[in-house]
Amino acid sequence: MSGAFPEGFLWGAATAAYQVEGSPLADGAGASIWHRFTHDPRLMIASGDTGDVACDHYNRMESDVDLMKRLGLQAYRFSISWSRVLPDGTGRVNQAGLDFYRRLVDRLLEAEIVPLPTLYHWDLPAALDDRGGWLNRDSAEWFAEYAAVMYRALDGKVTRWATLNEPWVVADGGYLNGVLAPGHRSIFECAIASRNLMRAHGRAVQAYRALGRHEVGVVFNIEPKYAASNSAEDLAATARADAYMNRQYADPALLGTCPAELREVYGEAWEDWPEEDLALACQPVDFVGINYYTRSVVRASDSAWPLYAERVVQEGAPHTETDWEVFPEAMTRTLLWFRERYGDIPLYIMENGAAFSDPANSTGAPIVDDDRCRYLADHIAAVRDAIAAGVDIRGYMVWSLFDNLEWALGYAKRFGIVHVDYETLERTPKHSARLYRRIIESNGTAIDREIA
Ligand code: PNW
Repeated sequence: MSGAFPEGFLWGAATAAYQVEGSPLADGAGASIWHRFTHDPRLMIASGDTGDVACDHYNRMESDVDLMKRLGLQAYRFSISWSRVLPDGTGRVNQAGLDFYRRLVDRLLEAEIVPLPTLYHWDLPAALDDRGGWLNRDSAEWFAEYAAVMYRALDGKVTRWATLNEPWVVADGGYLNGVLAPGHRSIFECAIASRNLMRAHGRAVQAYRALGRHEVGVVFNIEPKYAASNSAEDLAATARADAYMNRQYADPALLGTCPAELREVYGEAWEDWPEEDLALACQPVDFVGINYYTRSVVRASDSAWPLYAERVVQEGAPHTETDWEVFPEAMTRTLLWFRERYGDIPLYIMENGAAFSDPANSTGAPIVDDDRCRYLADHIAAVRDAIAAGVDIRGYMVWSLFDNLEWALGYAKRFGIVHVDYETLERTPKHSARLYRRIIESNGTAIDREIA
């Protein structure tokens, strides 16, 4: 372990609107595809959980910001619910919805916490899904219109905007595997939605250049793929998996190209992007957000359509409650790879964290989450290694501030450094929150005691 975090490195925590806010239809908000997904008996998530209450952050925002302050956070990454602000997705603005985010940002600034909003964390207005959602080429214009409303409303207060969170998850989970909203299963739709998402990102960056004076970027999930063997089959399968998850969106946005392997992955569903779509997706950005959780080891598989690649479970290795292997070195590798491939762009870790079941908690008792403490310390050390190797990393946001609705997995999987009692909605900082405060106060050096 070597090096240190640069002065001014930004330490924070992240959430997303549908996962924490609750009150999805309050004060004139329109429904989102997530509201529809969790309430439609033909779709809905297995547990029957919904975002109707979630962490009730919508009603507890002020005291939640006070809690962030007590935890020592320097930044708060959150997302904006598009259909709170534009109930129909375009057109009429719902002032009450907009006001919620204005109040949140004002409260954060008063507390000297940097607001880091993301415009799209998966909750498309249902009214736009009725018009084809991300399958409609007009979605790029819809998104730019919404983005411009937000840029204007928070001008001078927000200095760093993210357009999309994890377009890969949106397209793969929402349009290919059907496990996330809107719950479709079509490889043709996955290809179309992927392209429109990146066109929308490009239009939102253009809209920012026309209106804003600060920074705009995009957030990608990266899960490095390790080949299970050096056989030609496994190496090719690993390249397909890597292209599909890690390069499918970053290449168009940052290089203006599409990975060659995608033609093979999508087969007859593949269409070369016209030059104008590549040009639109590839707008200069001021930063890239990286979400890192795990790696995967990949081997070829004749049955695993459409990638013909499958994950090899690493028996005996530590895993989180979401069955993700704990493998911090891969985070350093990811960050080095990213700079190598895409150049020296300022990076923020916009998500990193782990679901572990908390030991039984009687009211008031401390919540000892040693597994999460270890995970965070080891991964923050991995970020430090990447910085020591010269990667320009500006900040780290832990996922998540709160236990929250883990999408299709419901409330059972807890990622928070703050425990949420879903009966009383009481918040209780876990040991990891206390550790994280020491890490922040020491600008990272407190991890040395943990990783020794
Ligand atoms: C991220 N994968 O999702 C999301 O941005 C969060 O909203 C979510 O709660 C968090 O990770 C924890 O799951 C991902 O399968 C979901 O590679 C799945 C993957 C990656 C990211």
